[in-house]
Amino acid sequence: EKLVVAVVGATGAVGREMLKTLEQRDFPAHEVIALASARSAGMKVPYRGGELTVRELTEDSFAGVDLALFSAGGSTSEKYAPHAAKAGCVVVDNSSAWRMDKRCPLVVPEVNAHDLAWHNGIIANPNCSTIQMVVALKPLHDAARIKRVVVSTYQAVSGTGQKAIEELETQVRQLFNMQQPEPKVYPYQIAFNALPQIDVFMDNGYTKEEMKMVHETVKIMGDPSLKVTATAVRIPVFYGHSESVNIETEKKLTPAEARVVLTQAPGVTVLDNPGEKIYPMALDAAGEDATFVGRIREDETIENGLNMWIVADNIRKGAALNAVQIAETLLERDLLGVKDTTLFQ
Ligand code: A2P
Ligand code: 11C
Repeated sequence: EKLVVAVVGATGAVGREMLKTLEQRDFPAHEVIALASARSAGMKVPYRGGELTVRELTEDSFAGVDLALFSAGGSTSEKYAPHAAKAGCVVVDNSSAWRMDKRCPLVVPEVNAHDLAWHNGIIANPNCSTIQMVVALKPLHDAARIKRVVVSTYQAVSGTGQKAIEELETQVRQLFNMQQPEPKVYPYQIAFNALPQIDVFMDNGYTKEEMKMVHETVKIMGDPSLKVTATAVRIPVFYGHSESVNIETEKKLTPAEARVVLTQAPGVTVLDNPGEKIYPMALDAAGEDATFVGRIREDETIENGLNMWIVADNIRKGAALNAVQIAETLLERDLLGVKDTTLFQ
């Protein structure tokens, strides 16, 4: 069978990484189609030593396509993913459009690959900050049952997209030339700053990014009793989200025990040797596949608590790699195909 794969948003920060990841992991695609907005039609994007010519995304883009990886923003996914599913094309969607929809599994393969079995044509890829956190927390939850999570994030500008990467570069250059930067993508200067706002504010005073971490974590872990509270902060780093994570568990887990559990966990690399100044850092995580965990230590203010520092490449494990891993799992488990093509109409 000749597998045809589409990448929607192929000119974007995540879309380009999706193409690179398909190539690096030798994904068995017979043909790959690059789709983006009309603005980019005719543009070339690199793939397997050659180039793909970008085509305009339309409602008819999915005829004969088996699998589509979407990363072109929420409104594009909302509009076009149903057209793909209707054409019998399975969608792995990186936007927030379908994540909390009851018809769509929200999947991190290391955590809940089993949820792929009930997919209906649209599978959601979680938010980058959520993905790296659950990769590290699932094995600890299995070992000691996590009751509550308190997380603060330190997020890279690449999470916002290509324009934000350029904005940080431009602002740094302007400041070295004694020019006052003019914020465009972010509400304030991002260079040499830290912004305690990611995405818009909700009625409860939290940002949308913070509430995504709350709701998505519960859905992926499949445990409605899990309590999560989050503060999400944008920092002037290009690639790699970092997270300070505090957990309270039902069973006691010592830092040494947690290190053993995490060392054996899929997708996790423990980097934790304070004596040698070994801990995860965004610069080292950039370009890597693993979720790195370090600074594992006891929370001495409660009976059963741990603190840790979790870092991953937000564009790779946080987006493109996780989406490709979902696609690989669909193939392995023979789950490609849409049973009911009318469900999302
Ligand atoms: P384009 O480059 O043609 O605008 P990023 O997150 O890095 O900003 O990338 C967003 C991606 O989503 C780009 O590939 C962009 O294509 C694509 N995109 C945005 N809006 C649309 C749309 N309405 N239809 C198709 N692709 C879109
Ligand atoms: C960020 N986490 O770093 C965001 C980007 O829901 O997929 C991804 C938003 C999302 O800005």
